[in-house]
Amino acid sequence: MSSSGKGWNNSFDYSFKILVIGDSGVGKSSLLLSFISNSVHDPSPTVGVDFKIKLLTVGGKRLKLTIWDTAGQERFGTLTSSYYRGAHGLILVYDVTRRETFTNLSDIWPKEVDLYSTNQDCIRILVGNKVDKESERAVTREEGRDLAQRHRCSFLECSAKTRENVNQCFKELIQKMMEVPSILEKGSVAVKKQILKQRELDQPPRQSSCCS
Ligand SMILES: Nc1nc2c(ncn2[C@@H]2O[C@H](COP(=O)(O)OP(=O)(O)OP(=O)(O)O)[C@@H](O)[C@H]2O)c(=O)[nH]1
Ligand SMILES: [Mg+2]
Repeated sequence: MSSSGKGWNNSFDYSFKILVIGDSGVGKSSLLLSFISNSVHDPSPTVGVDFKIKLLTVGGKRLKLTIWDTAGQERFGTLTSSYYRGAHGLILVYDVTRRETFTNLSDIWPKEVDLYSTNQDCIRILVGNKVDKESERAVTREEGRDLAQRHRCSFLECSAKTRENVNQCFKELIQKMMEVPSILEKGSVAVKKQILKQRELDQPPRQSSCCS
């Protein structure tokens, strides 16, 4: 399901896993596609889950972002924990015109995130989408900001439709990830290679078999 292990070479310095989370219809896929367009795709859908790959350079470092997207209504039991496992960044999206999507983000998602996140220092950003529908707004900017403050994360409002602030959401998240040493270390390709090499050295040599 994940692309880890395959094609890891010297072409990038960090590999980060980012999840887009939020209720059905808030615009998670739209946000992701808007950010991803004009870039490398890896359309490998699994049941209820999809991911896209984006390569970019930030501060002279080459990054590989694997951004996971799931259907908001999917509650896929055993898959949920593997979806969260090892995530370095979370984008928590609600729809500024649908209050319940905001309430769910404040009530339900933090519990799930705490339950399943394996990186305690995982960076989060709260995103209020669909600001182009200003006349239908049901959640104020201040409420969004307050919730973000309570969870000590960044906050932005955007529109996947007009692309206002879309790149900014990802940029902000990436910048924060690059400021946290433990996240950098976990995402470092050099460190991962070292660990793999050490594992190989630690394993006893295999007996030759028909497949080797
Ligand atoms: N006006 C407006 N519509 C949007 C915006 N973002 C998404 N939409 C629309 O909202 C609907 C749902 O968008 P999706 O991106 O499929 O939402 P999702 O969160 O991925 O939904 P699930 O996959 O069901 O969880 C679509 O009809 C989009 O065109 C936005 O910023 N403004
Ligand atoms: Mg979607």
